[in-house]
Amino acid sequence: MLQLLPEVVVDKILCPSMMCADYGSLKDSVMELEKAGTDIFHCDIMDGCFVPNITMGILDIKAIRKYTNKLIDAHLMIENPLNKVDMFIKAGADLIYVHPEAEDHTKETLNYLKSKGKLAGLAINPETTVEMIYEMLELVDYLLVMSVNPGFAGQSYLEFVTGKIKALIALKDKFPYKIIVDGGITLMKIRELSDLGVDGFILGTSVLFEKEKSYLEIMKEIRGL
Ligand code: S6P
Ligand code: MG
Repeated sequence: MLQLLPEVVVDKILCPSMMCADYGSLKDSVMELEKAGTDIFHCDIMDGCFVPNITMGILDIKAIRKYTNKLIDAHLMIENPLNKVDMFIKAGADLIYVHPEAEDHTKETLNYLKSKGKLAGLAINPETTVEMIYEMLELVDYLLVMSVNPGFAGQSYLEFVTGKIKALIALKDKFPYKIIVDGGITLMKIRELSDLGVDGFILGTSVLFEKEKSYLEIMKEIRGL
């Protein structure tokens, strides 16, 4: 069993990707997802520079914060995040992921997040290797391993990332981070990666949204795997 916060213990950390939700009824979606067993609401923030897309922002995090007390993460796919993280903290994010590919001194940003009492997240692109981030790992609470090139939902899982995931799992004895995988996550992938030791998953169009079954049915099925 994994410990998310001192009082919350779950078998898999489930994080619906809110950019895939129905924005016409955001409040209902948040409440339904919370009832279905969401652990962390995953918010993709893009600047159109670090990635070729623009999605959610500060106002979306504020809106989601109004309707849930669960953890909210901000996956910052933006250049030079250090001078912008305060905005996301103020909006209500509990966990902030920054990309080492987007700034020169990521340890400084991770330290800053910790100094603010927030969970420090590191998100890494598919081609970023363990060696490239090794020096940062001691500061990481949550490690978000991208299994698609960041920017868009609806892409397929890149198989070559699994080797790196195994290497990062092997390092968990040394570093106490949780590993979350983001991109193209299907039921089959959840089973395979959970068996390897992955702690949690970003649930997007591949498994949770735009399906005939309800969020509750799908998330129950995932927990039962
Ligand atoms: C992609 C973003 C992701 C997507 C998620 C969508 O840049 O970071 O969080 O929202 O991967 O999931 P799916 O199942 O549509 O790939
Ligand atoms: Mg994401």
